[in-house]
Amino acid sequence: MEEETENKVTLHGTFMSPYSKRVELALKLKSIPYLFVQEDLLNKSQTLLLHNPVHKKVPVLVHRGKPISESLFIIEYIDETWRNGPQLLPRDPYRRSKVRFWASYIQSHLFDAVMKVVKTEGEEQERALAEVKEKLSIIEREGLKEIFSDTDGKPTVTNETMSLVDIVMCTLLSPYKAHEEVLAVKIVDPETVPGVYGWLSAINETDVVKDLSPPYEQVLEILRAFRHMSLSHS
Ligand SMILES: N[C@@H](CCC(=O)N[C@@H](CS)C(=O)NCC(=O)O)C(=O)O
Repeated sequence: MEEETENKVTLHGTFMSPYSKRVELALKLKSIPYLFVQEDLLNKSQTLLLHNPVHKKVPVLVHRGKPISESLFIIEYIDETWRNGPQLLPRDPYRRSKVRFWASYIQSHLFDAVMKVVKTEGEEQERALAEVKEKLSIIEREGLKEIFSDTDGKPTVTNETMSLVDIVMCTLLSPYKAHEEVLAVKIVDPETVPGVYGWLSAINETDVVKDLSPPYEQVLEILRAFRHMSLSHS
């Protein structure tokens, strides 16, 4: 019982945050029981502010009473603390550096471009869409062979092999069909980026992603509301 309290894991997040979702995926992949605390970002809890005084953002993972923030660092912490279950980062230093490189590329370049497509319209949106397509073709051409070096660049993703970079890609673009429907644009074209298309399809086929994804209609609703709010504030 004492050990249970010591090992207690709490995640402060929000239902809609892709960053919180990354941590939930990592916890589920490792079969780690956790308590989810739903935060209201317009009225953040004292606990969240105390645990993440620098950024004041979700997600924050609290393990044995100690807080960790920033989704990518939390995932690394989880992987290093719970050695059982699937490895989220390869142990080999070179392969590990490649997984980190591409996770960081998706996080800092592709993520912003996709967000811009959702938040804009007209010519600005067209420019943002061209940027997304360029980044996706860089991943197609240069990324897949490094991320999936074991399978000659062919994406294979299962609950047992899902890695940090799969998690980051998943929380950005696994609902790309909903993006395409709401925005009436093609984002992931199987003709031009067949590998990326196959990668996302494989991610969406895993049990862990199916379990954590909200129903399609709800994703549409959330995206529409987010787009409406962003356009009316611009
Ligand atoms: N770099 C952070 C980003 C986290 C983030 O942007 N969280 C958003 C929710 S999706 C947040 O807490 N926003 C509240 C705020 O900015 O006040 C990570 O990877 O964890």
